[in-house]
Amino acid sequence: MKSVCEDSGGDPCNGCVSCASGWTKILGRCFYLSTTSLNHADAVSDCQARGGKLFEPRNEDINAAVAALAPSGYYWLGITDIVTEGVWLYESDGQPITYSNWFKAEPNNHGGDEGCVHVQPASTNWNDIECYNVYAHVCEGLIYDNP
Ligand SMILES: [Ca+2]
Ligand SMILES: [Ca+2]
Repeated sequence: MKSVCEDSGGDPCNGCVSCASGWTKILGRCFYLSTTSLNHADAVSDCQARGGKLFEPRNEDINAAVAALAPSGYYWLGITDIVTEGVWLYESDGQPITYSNWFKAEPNNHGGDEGCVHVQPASTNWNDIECYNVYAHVCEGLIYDNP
């Protein structure tokens, strides 16, 4: 069974992405909400093993839509400032983030070691937090509709 959405053919791909069982199609891409809680590094590995990557919200629409998929708990995002404190990068390509939705007074690097980002329950807001904490995570597929 495929673990990520797949292009059923055609180029360009118009509305042809279908999502595997357990994945939900949101705004043309497939997303998977984990049923287990893992630390950040293990969440990255889990998404890779599923053929995707940890969710990297790149605009308000997708940030909000995926938050609705996970209404009741924290989940990891694929964004860190581990390389340089205060410089938040997408994990998949190492580029600076171009969109953020920090909770008020965040990111605060509380305690000096908050290098990862999670979304707060019943919220679309982000908080920086120590990477060793364990939360659910959202993986995103690597293929888009209408690329
Ligand atoms: Ca930090
Ligand atoms: Ca924080």
